Amino acid sequence: MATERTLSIIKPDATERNITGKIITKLEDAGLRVIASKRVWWKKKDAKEFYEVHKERPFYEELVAYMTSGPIVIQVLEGENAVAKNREVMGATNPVDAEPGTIRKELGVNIERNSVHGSDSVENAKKEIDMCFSNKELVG
Ligand code: 3AN
Repeated sequence: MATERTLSIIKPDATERNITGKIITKLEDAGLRVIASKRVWWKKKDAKEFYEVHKERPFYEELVAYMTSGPIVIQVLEGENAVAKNREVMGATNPVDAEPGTIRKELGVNIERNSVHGSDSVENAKKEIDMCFSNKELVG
């Protein structure tokens, strides 16, 4: 199995409810290691750039508004099959469809306010990490 890196974001619904620790515990318990982390409040421009791939989707503007509505915690996670493992721990996009024990099932509010983002491929993980962190911020 390959050691990979993936980008994780703890979204505004979770920072607002003070549950970032609960989420990080679930990620760490799954064998993922936080090798970079920062709490930021995105401007519209940051969210638009990050979600550029979704710009044709009907929920894009709403998603940008939501992701700029409060602070977020951006992290790089490292571990065996980190991209797939993070997605597994996160659960399905819509919390009602997520497996029991996943972050979104236990903590997500709805399909938009679903507490976490995780890169969906190794290729996108690299792009997202480069977008959010400089090399010297990846401290292990
Ligand atoms: P995932 O985060 O599970 O990879 P994507 O990439 O399809 O899901 O969607 C990106 C983000 O857009 C989701 N995390 C969620 O916050 C939001 N989103 C997805 N589908 C909807 C929808 N139908 N209505 C509102 N927001 C949505």
